[in-house]
Amino acid sequence: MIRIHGIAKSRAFRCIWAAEEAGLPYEVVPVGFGPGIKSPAHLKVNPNGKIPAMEDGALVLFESLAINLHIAAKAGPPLMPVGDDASRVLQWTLWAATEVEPAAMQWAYNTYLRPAAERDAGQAAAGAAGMNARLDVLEGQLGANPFLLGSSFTIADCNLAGVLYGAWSNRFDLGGHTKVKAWLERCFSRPAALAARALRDAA
Ligand SMILES: N[C@@H](CCC(=O)N[C@@H](CS)C(=O)NCC(=O)O)C(=O)O
Repeated sequence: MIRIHGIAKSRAFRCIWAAEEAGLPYEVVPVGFGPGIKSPAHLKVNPNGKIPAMEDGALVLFESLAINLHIAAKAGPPLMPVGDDASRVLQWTLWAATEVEPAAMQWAYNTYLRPAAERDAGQAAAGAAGMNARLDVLEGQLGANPFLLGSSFTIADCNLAGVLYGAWSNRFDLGGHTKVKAWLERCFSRPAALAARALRDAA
């Protein structure tokens, strides 16, 4: 049984969504932003003192997107494709983590995460500019395809859309990226995403 340590109102949301997409049995071990996140018990599954973490039998993992690659690999195709498409999944996952998430977090901290008095409008604008540069790339990639790799939803969609969830749900201006907007709406209205969103909204 997959055990996801975290809460849906954190990056654990992505892992819950992936587990729902995979159709694998899983449970959520509720570790939130209180002192439990730095407790010895939690540090055993995530020595960074962060959420999420995952246990699957003897395997213990941290890093939300690595957890998702593991979950998808267990499910196999179409969630985790084979051959060259498996390499494309890695490309989009690493791009999400290294190119998109830093810009998304810069925008998020300075628009809705930090208390209003601590927000910096210049930083928010820089984050938005960084996001828009990446969204230009994504807009071109999507072309006529419903999903990143073509006609099927894969873990690449889950990982990249998962990284963009905070921006999307906090109304980042997607007016100049209509294909990205439609793709995000397609991803987040899937039954598995709706199940994860319901958990997040209930928290
Ligand atoms: N790169 C990590 C980031 C994990 C992370 O920063 N998680 C946040 C919650 S979304 C956290 O635990 N913050 C608490 C802290 O940094 O003390 C991942 O994707 O799992």
